[in-house]
Amino acid sequence: MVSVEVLNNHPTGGALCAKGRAAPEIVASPRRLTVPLKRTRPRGAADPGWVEVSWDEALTEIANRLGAIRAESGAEAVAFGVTTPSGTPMVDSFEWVERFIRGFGSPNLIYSVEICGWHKDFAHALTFGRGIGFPDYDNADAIILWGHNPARTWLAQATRIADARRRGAKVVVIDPKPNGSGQQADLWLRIRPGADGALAMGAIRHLIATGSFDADFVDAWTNGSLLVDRATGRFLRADALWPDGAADVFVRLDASGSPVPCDTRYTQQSGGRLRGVLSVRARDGRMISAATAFELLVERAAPYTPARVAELTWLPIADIEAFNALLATRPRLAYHSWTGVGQHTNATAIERTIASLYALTGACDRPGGNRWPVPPPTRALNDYNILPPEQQAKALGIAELPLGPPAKGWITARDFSRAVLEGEPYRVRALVAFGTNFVVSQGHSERNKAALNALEFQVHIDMFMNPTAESADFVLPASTPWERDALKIGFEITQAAVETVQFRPRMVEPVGEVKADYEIAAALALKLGMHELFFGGDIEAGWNYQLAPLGVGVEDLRGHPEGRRFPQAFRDEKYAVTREDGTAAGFATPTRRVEIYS
Ligand SMILES: Nc1nc2c(c(=O)[nH]1)N[C@H]1C(S)=C(S)[C@@H](COP(=O)(O)OP(=O)(O)OC[C@H]3O[C@@H](n4cnc5c(=O)[nH]c(N)nc54)[C@H](O)[C@@H]3O)O[C@H]1N2
Ligand SMILES: Nc1nc2c(c(=O)[nH]1)N[C@H]1C(S)=C(S)[C@@H](COP(=O)(O)OP(=O)(O)OC[C@H]3O[C@@H](n4cnc5c(=O)[nH]c(N)nc54)[C@H](O)[C@@H]3O)O[C@H]1N2
Ligand SMILES: [Mo]
Repeated sequence: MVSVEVLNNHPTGGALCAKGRAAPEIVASPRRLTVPLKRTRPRGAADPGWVEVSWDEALTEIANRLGAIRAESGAEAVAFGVTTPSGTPMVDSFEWVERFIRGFGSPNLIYSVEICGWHKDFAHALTFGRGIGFPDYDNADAIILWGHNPARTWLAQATRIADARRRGAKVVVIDPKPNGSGQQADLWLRIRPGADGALAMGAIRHLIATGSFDADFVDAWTNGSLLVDRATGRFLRADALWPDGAADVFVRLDASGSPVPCDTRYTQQSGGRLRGVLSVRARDGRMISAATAFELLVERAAPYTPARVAELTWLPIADIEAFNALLATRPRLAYHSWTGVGQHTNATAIERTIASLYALTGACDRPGGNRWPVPPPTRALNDYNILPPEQQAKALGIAELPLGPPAKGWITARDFSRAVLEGEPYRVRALVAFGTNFVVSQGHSERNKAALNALEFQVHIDMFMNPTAESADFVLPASTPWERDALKIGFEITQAAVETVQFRPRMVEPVGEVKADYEIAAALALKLGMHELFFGGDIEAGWNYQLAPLGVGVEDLRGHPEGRRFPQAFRDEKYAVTREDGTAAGFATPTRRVEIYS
């Protein structure tokens, strides 16, 4: 292997990131782990006394230890870790690793989602029912990079943004630092770190004050028109007002300002009022002080004048006004937000604000906006419901974060360390990590290191030794992507990318005794009795299970190493589709609308 080159007609293969360019060095690095290692001296000893062991010895002992801890303390006493599939080749094995963890029975996977993409991939669904979608840079009039620097982290996207700018799209970069995307921006907003919510609130205020939001979209497809009971904060239901009113029907205002039932299962003919504050008499005689959700947004946004936003964000008023004015032109608006927003303690709230602003523009799921893909039908290997509900309920941190990552089996290093060191809410005794270096990549390194040292048993799987692996009892050598076959179902950045399925064959002989992470997960699974769940250890059978709904198998794809496309019936404004029973597709939220109020 001497170099890696781009594949120009591949949806994301036209640009190579640093890790791709360095592939030959990574594969041939003399520092690679090449054989399973076992510790022979106690943790904390200056020399761990690593000895080389066979795969069978390592896997047998690991499976026995994990099985014993599970029998004594429950599967939740074993935590797992995984490196990010966004920035590493773990993407080849991620679903297999999660299948193994869920089959084992543990709800505790240390995954960096809470400092990575939680806001855009999951919190965004609190507003829109789905993640952020793919920004349609190719057709956008305006592009906002909100705490995201694709020139450094997503070259395939950076190229498209540069092309868009060349044809006249306006690029706004919201970032405290100039280097990277800020230098190629039409408007660079050098925001105070963490103040993004204030900027978004100011823009919401401006769009409403100037009437330059998409009123038709907001009226028909957000929950802004629905009445909220101010005393309870809950949406008013028709059964509170009318004898024949249903409990799942909401209430809105008609053109004269009178409350009328609003069944959000159906598309509404608009013509009612979006704004309104009133007192209504309930059937039981009680007076209810109510306001539309949109009115509540108006009230909440009112303090965010340009002067106030300038104070909070440290931005010049002229920049804030330029930003507001651009949004007020109702551009086809595509945006992406990543770690600049996602790594703040208030990331979910900032994301809710940005999403509400985006809802006012009406640009979602339209050309030039953020569109939701229609993926080809395939099966996932990592269904969370492989894990029984009683185990799901034990995820560390779920009491404090019931809507957060623990609800999906992803825990923070903080909660892991607390469980190991303090036994709160129960003792975690072991850790098995597929990559990751959370001693360095997550907060409070010293405490996380202390937790690792306090474990009874630790296994780390990696291509290289790292500070998180140093305390392990076993360190197992992982292959690089070039040394293994891999199946990739869908790439992210366009509908065509999502429709691309690629089977990437092994290109070089594996170094030493390295194995793919998916092979290691499967081997451990078999030793722990998960024969059926792991297709008897036949990885290809697993891939064929994933592909079956497409009517192809691995063998078909082998002949097309550049990938094959499986075109889907794609349309925009999918929320507006009327189903056979007359109901509208809507949004996957409790009110079936975009939730500017939750
Ligand atoms: N080559 C390569 N590419 C990668 C990765 C890799 O390891 N190598 N990792 C992948 C992963 S896991 C991820 S999560 C992505 C990350 O992708 P990005 O989020 O694009 O990562 P950064 O380059 O750190 O850009 C974040 C920007 O946010 C800015 N910022 C910091 N604080 C704030 C703030 O308070 N507000 C705003 N508005 N901006 C702020 C920073 O100055 C920085 O320019 O990259 C992915 N791509
Ligand atoms: N200081 C700082 N902290 C950060 C970030 C930051 O930019 N700066 N970014 C945050 C974000 S967005 C993220 S996603 C996290 C990432 O956090 P981590 O997932 O901990 O990522 P890394 O620190 O790069 O460590 C990755 C480890 O996994 C190994 N590895 C890579 N590929 C594979 C593979 O295919 N298999 C196996 N078994 N191992 C592999 C690498 O060799 C390395 O030892 O960090 C977060 N924390
Ligand atoms: Mo990340």
